[in-house]
Amino acid sequence: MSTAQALRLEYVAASESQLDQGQGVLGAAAFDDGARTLRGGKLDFPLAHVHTPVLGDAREMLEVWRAGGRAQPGSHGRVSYAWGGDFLFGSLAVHEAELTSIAGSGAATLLERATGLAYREMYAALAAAGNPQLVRVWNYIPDINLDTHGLERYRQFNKARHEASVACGRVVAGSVPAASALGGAAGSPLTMYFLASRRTPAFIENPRQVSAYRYPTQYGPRSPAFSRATVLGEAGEAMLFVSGTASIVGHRTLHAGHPAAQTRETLANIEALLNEAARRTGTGTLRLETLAYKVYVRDPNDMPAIRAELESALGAEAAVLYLKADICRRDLAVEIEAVGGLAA
Ligand code: 3EB
Repeated sequence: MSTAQALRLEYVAASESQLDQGQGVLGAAAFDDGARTLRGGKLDFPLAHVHTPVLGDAREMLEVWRAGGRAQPGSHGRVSYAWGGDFLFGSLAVHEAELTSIAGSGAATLLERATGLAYREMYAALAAAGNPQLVRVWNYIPDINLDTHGLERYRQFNKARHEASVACGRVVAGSVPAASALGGAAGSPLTMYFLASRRTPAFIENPRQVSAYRYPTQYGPRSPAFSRATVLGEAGEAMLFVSGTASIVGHRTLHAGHPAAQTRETLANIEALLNEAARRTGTGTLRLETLAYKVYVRDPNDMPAIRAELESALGAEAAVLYLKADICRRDLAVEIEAVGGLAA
């Protein structure tokens, strides 16, 4: 049985997709600048709508996850989800404008309340769906670098993620999912999607980096609760989920102001993770050029330099989706996430 290999990932232009056929689609994310071409009405799977412009030929791109056989859709609270084989895909969004602010110092900000609500809803949906293990979470946070109430919004998000997780009896270090946390357009909702599995993943850290959940408090009052990577399945059929990875060594940003050097350092971090995952799980080391990538670029003017580095490391044929998004440290120009070992 090769259940872990039953998951497939495709990046496809919305205009060329045939999602209405629904063939084994577990869930999808649509990336665009707000001008939506996809019609959600007939879809029978969860769709996350992420407000990050696509850098490339297509205006709207889809990240489509497929599992073997027909997926079983469901919902719980704000979460839409689907089960397919051993996998659950879920998505949800929370508009801060729906929430009313509570006056007074020490009260939670709107983003903190939205984050707390989103995480409680995700955990409640997982519990209601039979408690699969959280493997991978994507977080898109509007105005991620904006300071309000004396704290950058990314740091507010970390604080609320931590507090909601503890309140729901979840750990915030060690056995935590792989994740990405990027900016979304101002005024867009806090948007999340996630993958969970009946199997427990291995949680991988990067020997070149301090674990994010052990970052010192100079990066905010609560550390980000994510693993550098997770691995599902055993030798020969393992699947690797690489978290959003940046030009950070130890806990410090390297190469501020140099997008090409940041890209090279980020690829060195991903390569170190591939080696560490192989060492930890006893699988063969995945080759960098066989993974599927999402590359988040803060300033589109840096695209040529960043793309040149990626093409020289991965070749021109690698699956790479470029998106314009703010990144959770102001000195980071680029962040890269990846998935490896997917079914062909
Ligand atoms: C970093 O290494 C870059 O807060 O969930 C990457 C992946 C980053 C996930 C998160 C943040 C997160 O710290 C930022």
